[in-house]
Amino acid sequence: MDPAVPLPAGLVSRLATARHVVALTGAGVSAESGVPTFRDAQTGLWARFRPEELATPEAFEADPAMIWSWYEWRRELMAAAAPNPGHRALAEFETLLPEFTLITQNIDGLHAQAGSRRVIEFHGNLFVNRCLAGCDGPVDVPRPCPEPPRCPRCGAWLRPGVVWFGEAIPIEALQTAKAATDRCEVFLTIGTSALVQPAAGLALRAHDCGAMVAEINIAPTGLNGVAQYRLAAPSGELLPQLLDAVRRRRESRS
Ligand code: BV8
Repeated sequence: MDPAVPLPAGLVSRLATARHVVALTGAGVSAESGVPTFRDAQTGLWARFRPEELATPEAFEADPAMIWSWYEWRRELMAAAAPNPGHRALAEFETLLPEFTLITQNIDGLHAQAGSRRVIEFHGNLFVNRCLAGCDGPVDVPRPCPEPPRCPRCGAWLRPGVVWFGEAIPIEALQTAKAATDRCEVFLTIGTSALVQPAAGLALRAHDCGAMVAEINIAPTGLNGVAQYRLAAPSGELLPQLLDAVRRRRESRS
């Protein structure tokens, strides 16, 4: 199949010789799995809300049942989705390259389902629930669960194990992501609008540490000044082609 877009020789050869590569993914990587992106217009009864209004501790505190229902709707959408060729290509990069760190903003668990083992879930995971009052450890919740459940230990509400706006990124995820970003030779930013901080700042951090930054996105983002290469194609088409080109280049060197 012809490449979705021409693959820059400079990017392919750099990836073929790199010891450590980082990939940051956003909702665009799951779009071809049928999961609406974070800023796609919401549908149905959620159409009149912006996600940023709902994904906050204040919104949950004000109306736990409504916010739980929003996440329950998204959980069912994500549970029905399967990894696409883009997820699978990223899992294969992990075995092909000496060191490959995947940082995802997505909460759908599709990278792990595709076989990625080293995944930093920067914004948490929608299939993990925990006690709002801070009891230790995740709490299993049967699916579907239309009503907001209570913590079996203390009776407080359970909440989705995701990072809401205004909440800190879990310290281990943040530190591991920053350390990988500081030492990588190539930083791929894939399927993200690069609007949410501190995730969006990682590409600039990599650039300032001397890494080659390449962006894969169907639309332009604010990263244009940082990315040396911009590949305007769907990640589900482009990533398998990039993987194949890098694999062939590595084999021709050995
Ligand atoms: C925090 C989980 C502080 C919940 C999410 C500066 C510094 C620090 C913070 C801030 C700052 N400025 C503003 C802030 C506050 C805020 C923020 O960034 N606000 C934004 C709106 C301006 N940040 C925070 O609150 C963060 N916390 O800073 O805490 C702190 C510190 C110490 C102590 C206390 C507090 C927490 C942010 C995390 C929020 N949680 N998700 C949930 O999902 O409900 S963020 C949410 O946005 C999702 O995780 C999503 O992944 C993420 C980013 O969106 P994208 O993934 O990029 O998705 P989007 O739809 O936007 O774009 C999709 C892209 O894909 C598009 O570009 C499209 O063109 C492309 N695409 C589509 N199809 C394809 C494709 N590309 C390729 N192929 C395709 N097929």
